[in-house]
Amino acid sequence: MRNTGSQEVLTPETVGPALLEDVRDVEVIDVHTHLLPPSHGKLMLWGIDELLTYHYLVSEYFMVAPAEITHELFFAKTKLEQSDLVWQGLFVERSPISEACQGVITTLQRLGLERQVADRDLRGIRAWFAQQSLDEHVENIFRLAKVRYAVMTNIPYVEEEAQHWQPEAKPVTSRLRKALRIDNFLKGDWASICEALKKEGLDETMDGAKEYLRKWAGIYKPEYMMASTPHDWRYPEPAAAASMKPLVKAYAGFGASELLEEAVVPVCEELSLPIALKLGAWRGMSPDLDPCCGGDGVASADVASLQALCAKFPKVKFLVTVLSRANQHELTVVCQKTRNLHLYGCWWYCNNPSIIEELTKMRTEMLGTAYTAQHSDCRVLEQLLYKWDHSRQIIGEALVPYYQRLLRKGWRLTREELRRDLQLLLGGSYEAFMAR
Ligand code: FIX
Ligand code: ZN
Repeated sequence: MRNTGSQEVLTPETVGPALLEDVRDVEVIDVHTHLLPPSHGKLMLWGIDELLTYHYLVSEYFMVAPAEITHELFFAKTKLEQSDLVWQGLFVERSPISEACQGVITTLQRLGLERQVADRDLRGIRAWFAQQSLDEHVENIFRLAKVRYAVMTNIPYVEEEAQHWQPEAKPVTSRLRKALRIDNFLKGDWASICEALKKEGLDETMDGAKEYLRKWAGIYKPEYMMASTPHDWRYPEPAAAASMKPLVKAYAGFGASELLEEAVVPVCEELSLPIALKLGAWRGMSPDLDPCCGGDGVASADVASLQALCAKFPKVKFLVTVLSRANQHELTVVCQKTRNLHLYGCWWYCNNPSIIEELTKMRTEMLGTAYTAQHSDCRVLEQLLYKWDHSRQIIGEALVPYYQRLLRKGWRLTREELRRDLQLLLGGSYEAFMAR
């Protein structure tokens, strides 16, 4: 960040332009992504064909695809063929005005490919990406996006991923930090946990499950453990009798609440690890789109369950984001009342300019700077460019009136203080919460 003019005292007239400039400049922390390092080979997604086959775009493509392009046919095609179809359907035959489409255009513009875009020259765009040297390209994207570091999602029970961590961990750029993903625990999926335990030679018991979490926390040294919960997640789980759990349990071992209370929480307490939760994804709502990760819908989550969990385990820190717009107000109130809970980002179906604007305003009004205004959820490296560019702009515009109002009341604000606030909202409050 530039250092000039930091003592400049802002006025209601100058604060707007200053804020919009500084929000573009501030170095952010991206607290949740699906990015992986170049050393993980094909798991690291980058380039135009990955950008065009991002699940947000494939889902959109099927709304306009010719009837003869069935899901089966599409997913049987090569990445290049899929990307050709999406380009033709969403960028050539109509204007790319949706948020995900605009994201591709912003990204290409930021990479200096305006001419190829104007000519709809997909071949030329591919040729540009083919010339990049990967390690340099990664660094270049982080620098251009002004992202200090991003947190990955590391799933230990996915063999393709695990092979990059053991017996020896591959090198990981300091731009990426780790997160231990444990959806099967929050889902109460004891069968899949047992499979993972078996592979590691651990006992298929609660102690074995704890050992598994300790082992992978030792390998990753993660920022936090994390999970997206099932859309109907409840804590505590409904009474066993009501849900016929005893019958199921005879086969299924432990339930979600038991796994949380007896394995996840104790290990997190022992290792001082926070738990990050993502609430409200309705997995497999449209299974036809599952091959590209686009099959999930949204459901209103039970925010009271989150509140109950935080209250029951005050020594554990929780991070949270919710997918449903309908949950946002209730969640903001819970965050204001709960010291061990930190709110982050506008997730997926909420990561649209109109919703980011609305959420930033509501959160600022109720939480001040004590939240993290955005995370990217990027799966493809270059998405860092558009997701952060777009969010910086919207968040900046949403904040201007609050500062103008403050200054009109005679509050004295320097440029340096303004930059401090922006830093808090885009990573500083997260780090402060984690360090507390
Ligand atoms: O659960 C998650 O981490 C979600 O973000 C993903 O499952 C989802 O596919 C996604 O990429 C949303 O942006
Ligand atoms: Zn995600």
